[in-house]
Amino acid sequence: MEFNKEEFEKSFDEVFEQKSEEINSQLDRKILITMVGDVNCGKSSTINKLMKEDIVSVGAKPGETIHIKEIPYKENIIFVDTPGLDDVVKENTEVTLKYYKNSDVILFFLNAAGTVLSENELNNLKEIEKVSQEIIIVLNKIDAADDIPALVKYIQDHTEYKYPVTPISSRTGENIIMLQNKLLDVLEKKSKDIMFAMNLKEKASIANRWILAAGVSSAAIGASPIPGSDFIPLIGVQVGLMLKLSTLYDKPISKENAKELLIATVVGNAGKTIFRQIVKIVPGAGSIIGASVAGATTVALGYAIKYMHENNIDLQVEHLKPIYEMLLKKEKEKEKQQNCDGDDNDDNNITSV
Ligand SMILES: Nc1nc2c(ncn2[C@@H]2O[C@H](COP(=O)(O)OP(=O)(O)O)[C@@H](O)[C@H]2O)c(=O)[nH]1
Ligand SMILES: [Mg+2]
Repeated sequence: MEFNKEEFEKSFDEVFEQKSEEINSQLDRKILITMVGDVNCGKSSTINKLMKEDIVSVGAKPGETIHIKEIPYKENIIFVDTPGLDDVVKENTEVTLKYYKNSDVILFFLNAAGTVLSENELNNLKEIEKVSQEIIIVLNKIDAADDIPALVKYIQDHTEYKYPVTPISSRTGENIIMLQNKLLDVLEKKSKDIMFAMNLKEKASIANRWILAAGVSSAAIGASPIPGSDFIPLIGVQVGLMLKLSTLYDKPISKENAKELLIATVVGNAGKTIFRQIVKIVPGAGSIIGASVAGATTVALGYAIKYMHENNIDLQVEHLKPIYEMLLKKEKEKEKQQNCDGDDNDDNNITSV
């Protein structure tokens, strides 16, 4: 199958419009993140650490313990500070439950330096899980406690491993990225992760996550046994990644710019062979070549764009191309290394049999 430029451009335009729309529709949504936990367990500190901004005041204020408080952040993110259910004056219980129900994610705080998962806390959790399962258990203040793995295990055992448990310290910042990732996991299922990610200051780890996920998708597409079936989906993944990274770093990319970049990298020069491999001219071997090449090109493209955004370099072909090519070479070497390692293992297996 020959690479057809017109066909590429037509597919590209369609995919670009579709992915842009998907992302734009995400940006209009509202995110509700509800925090629950005893006074002083570090809810406010955690939000400040996560967003790298002093959004909430730390330390209890009179009245805070019995009232639900909405803390709006930018236009579309609302953090909700709630006391535990049994601390709520009776008539507020309904209101509190409604918040839990409408939340995109509930951060259930435990204090590692106190009684972890007291009867009170366990009862609270049981009430909450009746209305929502989108719960992340946040074990805070790990800097002030010993044997954290044992505490985590204790929590998991008593909650039947239903929810992710993230041990953090909102004082030292330890594992805040883990919490960030867990939050993004939940929000991704609801197509709300991009807008949240945009508002986070720690962008590099988010970019890596998206790049690697797109690489895996591309490899899966490349491994498809149907010749030619991977062309458009692969463009879809790569364009989607470009748009997401540009949104993350708040550096909008035009359709023409994105197209030009894709032609100069994945499709152009090297691309001729790549697309030939991807459409699987070689039966049998085609699937393997297709998978690794498709994955490597996407990952290299993603890292190249990330690098440019982080260093404030304009996304111009002449700047992107050398970075892309260097990264692609690296990806391919990594791939080769992995394949060699795999062979070694096979040999070992054979000898051991
Ligand atoms: N040692 C330690 N102290 C913390 C940590 N997080 C918060 N604190 C302290 O705990 C107190 C209560 O924190 P705050 O965020 O206001 O808790 P909230 O009532 O749940 O919102 C403050 O004195 C914080 O400095 C932590 O990770 N480690
Ligand atoms: Mg607070």
